[in-house]
Order: sequence, then structure tokens, then C-alpha cells
Amino acid sequence: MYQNKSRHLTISNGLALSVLSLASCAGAGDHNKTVTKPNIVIIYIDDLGFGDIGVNGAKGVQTPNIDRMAQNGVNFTDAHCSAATCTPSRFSLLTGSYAFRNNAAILPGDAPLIINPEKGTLPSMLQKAGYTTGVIGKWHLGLGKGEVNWNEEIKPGPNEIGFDYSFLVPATLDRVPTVFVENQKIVNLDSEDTVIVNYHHKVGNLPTGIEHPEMLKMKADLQHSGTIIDSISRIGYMSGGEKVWWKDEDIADVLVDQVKNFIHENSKRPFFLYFAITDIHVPRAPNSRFVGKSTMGPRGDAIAEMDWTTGEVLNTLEELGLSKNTLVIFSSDNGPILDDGYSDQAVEKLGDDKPGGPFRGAKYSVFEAGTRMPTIVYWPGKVKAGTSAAMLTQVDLYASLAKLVGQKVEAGNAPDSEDHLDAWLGKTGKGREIMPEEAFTMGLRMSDWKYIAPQTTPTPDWMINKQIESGLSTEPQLYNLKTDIGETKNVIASHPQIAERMKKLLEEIEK
Ligand code: NG6
Ligand code: CA
Repeated sequence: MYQNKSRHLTISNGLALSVLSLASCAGAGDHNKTVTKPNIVIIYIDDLGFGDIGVNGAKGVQTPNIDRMAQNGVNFTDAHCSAATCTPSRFSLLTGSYAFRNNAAILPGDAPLIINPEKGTLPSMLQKAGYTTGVIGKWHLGLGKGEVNWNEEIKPGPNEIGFDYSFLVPATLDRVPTVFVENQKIVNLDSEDTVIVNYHHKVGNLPTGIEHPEMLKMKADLQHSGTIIDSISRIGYMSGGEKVWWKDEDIADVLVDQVKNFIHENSKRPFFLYFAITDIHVPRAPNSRFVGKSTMGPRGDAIAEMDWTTGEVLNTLEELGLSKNTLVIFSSDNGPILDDGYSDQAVEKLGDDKPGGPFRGAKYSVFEAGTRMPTIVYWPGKVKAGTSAAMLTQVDLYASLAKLVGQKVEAGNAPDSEDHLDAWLGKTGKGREIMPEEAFTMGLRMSDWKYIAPQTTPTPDWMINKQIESGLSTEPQLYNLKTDIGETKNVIASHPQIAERMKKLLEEIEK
């Protein structure tokens, strides 16, 4: 189904589809019908911070599409991803299980699949409810069983854990292999052109960033100085497949085309789309249409591209008359980061913007900015516009969406997922009472209290070098977010019983 060119619907086609979907909406609104099955779209951004969107205070970049969604939907101020890095958060979102249960951590680009195909997942639960399911964009949950042969069928992967369709960036933009994988095959790969990937040593003859820094359009740190692809050195080494490597500046367009195709093809049946946008992770190389759109350099321009991408999803739903029958959930996988391995002026050009909003910390941090995500729920006609301070975690989307579509969470599946559908839909401001936050140590929220467990492993050097406020300390910490949203005063000495209670609660959860 992959096409290089955008598929344009003719006006008459578009009209015909709109009429059809209006008819099906009318049926869905009929009170005699039992469960409605709205389409569900999760738009998941990479490394977008709470304060990186206009409605939450961004100034150096405009995000009109996201702002429109927030102004007509519910904008959450205390909704979290499960961890301060990508793989663990995505694992939790798709499995309803805390990532520490699986020791899920940031994966190399050749890691095996870390989701157990024997267990229920968010997409497989929705399949059972009659949904056609698709994942488009960043995966980073591993593929295959180890020692992947990239030239054959690459499995198990998304298709084995509940997705009918998959079109992937296999790991991250800064990791090899820099190819798209559609339904288990590298897209357009010539069978004579063998792709080899290695995370330990150089393979083939392609230049690396270490050998040829003069070839780079962005200076990179040692970790990101492997094989040069598209004038950017990556983590890891690869050879082969040159004709089918992605072009960084075209990725957003390619993904948008896939999303449009998926929505068009499934417009007459309930569908679930997990659209994992690759912006605004490094390397930030947005399309020339977006260069200079912000005052913040490539990081801000990538936010502008991400906003456009999000808008294309909303526009497609509108064109097909599907908006009123589609629940859209917009969020991110971990907090913001400026310098993450490439010199791209993110620090120098930040200006007065606060990527983490009023919260302390960043990506990798156990402080609030690590997991408190920009989060918007948009469902025109069904969800009332407003803001919500409900404490929510993405781990709960599994059980909450199961409730929405009338599906049971079977024993053994989604062990940590709680149903908070009413909070996600903005009907109540009451969400979780207790919620863990995972980074390089564990945090726990109990309403406005925040407990941070002492670290058990040393702070990584790169975290110290980057001056990330990791929240790591050998001493336990307690903050009162009601009076101290920025986690500036450790009040553990004056509230030892609360800290003790939270420590025990955390130990119980971790068991
Ligand atoms: C880190 C990388 C960072 C980024 C991150 C994953 C180094 C020094 N840093 O290990 O650049 O790729 O992994 O980001 O290699 S995430 O959003 O997918 O979690
Ligand atoms: Ca991320």
C-alpha cells in the first residue's frame, strides 16, 4: 500500500464518502443501538514537552492545529506517560503494564520485540471489539527474535501483537536501520541489495561520523557518530539499502500519506490508528517548508512540522465526515530535551520558552516534566471543551478504551491498567489517586504529594554532562505539588509519615 506520491481523492469521491459516513453516523446515534464503536486515533509525539504547544504557553513556535484541538476538546494538565523515555512509555501504552515489570529500557535498533504476542494488547483488544487496527510511525519496541535478517520477513512485530497494518520507522530517527518497514518488509528493498545492521562495529564501506565529520550537516557526539545516512551520522552501523533509505526531511510527508491511505481505506468500519509521529526527536531535520517557521531553530521548526502533521489527521477526518465519530487522543512519550546528541541550536535559540511548562526536569527525569505530557482528548459533539486537572496515566488507556468499546479486560492482561474513561472524556475531574512515574529511579504521586525513591545506580555521566535535572539523589525526596509545583523544596523532614506511606505503596506496586 506504500506509495511515494500522495493520493488525492477527487471531489466527487470525497463527497460520496462523506454521505456514506453521515449515514453510518446517524445509525450510531440511534439510542436503540447498544455500544457505539467510534474510530480511535492516538497521535503520539516523540519528546514533546508540556510547554511545547501554544495553548500550554509556547511562544517561539505556533501550533494552530493542536491549539484548535485543545480549545474544542479537553486539555489535561496532569496526564502522564508511564516513563521518562520512549520504549517504556510505548510498552505501557500498548500493554497496560508498567514497563519496569518487563525491564523495558531504551532499545538499540536491532533489539528483539519486547511485547509478548501471547498476551492481550491495546490493539488486539480492539481487534476483538471489531476494529481494524494500524500503527504508522515510530515503533522502538523491537522487531524479530534477535539477530534480525532485515532482508526477509521481519517478525514477530506489530502484526503479531494486534495490528492489522504497520508502517514503521523501526526504532528512532537517530538509530539505524534508516528504512521504513511495512507489514514486516523493508519498503521497496531490492532482493540483491542486502541490508546489514550492527550495533557493535562498522559493517561495509559507508563512512561514519567519526571518520568523516566534514560530511555532516549536524555535529554529533560520539554515540551518534556511526554510519552517515543523508548527511547525518547515526547510532549504530549499517550497509546496503541505499536506494530505500528514508530522507529525513520527507518523513513527515511519507507518514501523512500512509495515514491518509489508512483512514480512507477504513472509513466505513471502526478503525484504531496509533500514529506515532517521529518529530521532534533528534536528529531534527524538518522539511524545508517548515525551516524558519519558529524562532527556535530546528527544534521549533520540527514542532511546526509536527503541528502540520497533526492537522492533516484532523483534516482527513473532517473531509470524510468522520470527526464526530472519532475519538482523538493526542500526547507524547516523554518530556522535552534540548541537546540530545546533535548540535542543532536547541539550547542557543530557546529564548523564553519553557519546554517543560511550569514543571521541573526534562526527558530522562523523575521530576514532573519527565512524564507530565501535553495531552488533549478531542471528540467533537461528544467531549465538552475545557481543561481537566485529573491525574491520569497512559497505562490506563487499555482498560479505559476497553470500557468505551464494551470489551472485557481478560485476566492476565493489562495488569496495571485502570478504567478512568470518564476522566479521559472530561466527564469527571477525578482520575488516579496513586500513580508511579518511572525514570532512572521511581517516583510516586499520591494526589498532590510526590515521593522520589533514592537512586540505586549511579547517575550516568552523560546526564551529568548534559546538566539534566534528573531528580536522582541517594536520599529520598518528598514534594508538595499543591504549594510547590516546581519541586523545589524537599519537605521529607517535616512529613516523614507521608513519605513512609508512599515508600511502602511504591514497594507494593513494584512487587
Ligand atoms: C539515548 C540517546 C538519545 C536518544 C535516546 C532515545 C545517547 C547518548 N543518547 O540513549 O539520543 O536516542 O536514547 O530517545 O545515545 S527515546 O525518545 O527514544 O527514548
Ligand atoms: Ca521519546
